Amino acid sequence: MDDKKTIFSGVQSSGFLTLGNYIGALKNWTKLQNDYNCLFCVVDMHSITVRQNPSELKRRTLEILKLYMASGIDAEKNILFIQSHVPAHAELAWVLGCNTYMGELSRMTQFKDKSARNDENINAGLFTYPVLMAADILLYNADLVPVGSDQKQHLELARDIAERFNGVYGNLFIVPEPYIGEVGAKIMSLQEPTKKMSKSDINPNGYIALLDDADTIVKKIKRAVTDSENEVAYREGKDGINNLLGIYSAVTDKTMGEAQTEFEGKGYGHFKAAVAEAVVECMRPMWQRYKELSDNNDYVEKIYTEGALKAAYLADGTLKKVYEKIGFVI
Ligand code: ATP
Ligand code: LTN
Repeated sequence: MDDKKTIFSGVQSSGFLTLGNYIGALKNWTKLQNDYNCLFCVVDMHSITVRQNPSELKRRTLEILKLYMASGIDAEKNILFIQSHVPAHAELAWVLGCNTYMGELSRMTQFKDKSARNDENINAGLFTYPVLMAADILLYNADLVPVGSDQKQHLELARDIAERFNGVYGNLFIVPEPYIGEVGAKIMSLQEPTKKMSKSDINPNGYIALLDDADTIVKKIKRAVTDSENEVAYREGKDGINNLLGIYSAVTDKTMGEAQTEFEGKGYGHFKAAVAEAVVECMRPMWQRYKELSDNNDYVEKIYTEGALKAAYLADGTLKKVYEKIGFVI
């Protein structure tokens, strides 16, 4: 093994990947991949905390894996895999669940939000979801976890669980640090810019899916909610414009300051057209690579099969140490 540190991150296969997922997560992964040993996972087991259509779940899981590769993540250098292919995730989650308090889980804002939106299916998995997330991370002794800012609270819980376990049974887990990018840590809905852009939004105009075509992207950005002024400036109360400026700056790699200066004195129509064009230009190479991968299913299968073998090797090593520590006969 080299002396590089380890990164683990994942996205749920619960919907189309959005521009929020790209800017908040995938884009940072591509930047970090050369300096770390990385594992990138499609967390399909997390997705079923909300009821999924089985054939769609399957299709989306593969779609997301291909989007990882299409967005520039090197499938040969990093470990890319599907969570349900590595049983150790569920096994460690059980052990960690016995070291997590109900009170801690009740404080998770994502649980509160999702159960409020989904009151006919407040299942136990939705409640214990952060424990599974902690297992994902701790199994690989990840030092760093690149996520959007909505995941900060879950990361803090993973750290608390790791510290608690280390305290009771002796040092075993690395306590992971979050990595939250400065720009685009929380991309907002285009229709309700005080809410996070979410792939499970029922209104498709709220999000840009990474596989939306150019015309759809232009239309969605044109329809984005702004305000009654006509000044492109980053300011409190201008949630819609702030969000579009954040998107522009993330996809062009310009600072917010540069982005603002560029649109000084320009109207919203001009600004929105420029944002849409920048998003489309950023997506274009991804669409091309995605198409190539979709024509090559054998290669995609090889990547996730080998990825699961490599991940399982690492995960089983950690799980064995955990079982030893807690006194299971092994
Ligand atoms: P859902 O809305 O269904 O809960 P999601 O879109 O939040 O799903 P996840 O799979 O939960 O998607 O998130 C994958 C990664 O993308 C996480 O690191 C998350 O923080 C990040 N992310 C998701 N939405 C955004 C957003 N709007 N802005 C920035 N990062 C985001
Ligand atoms: N909870 C995350 C998805 C996720 C994840 C992880 C992210 C599950 N396991 C491990 C980073 C590391 C979310 O984005 N909702």
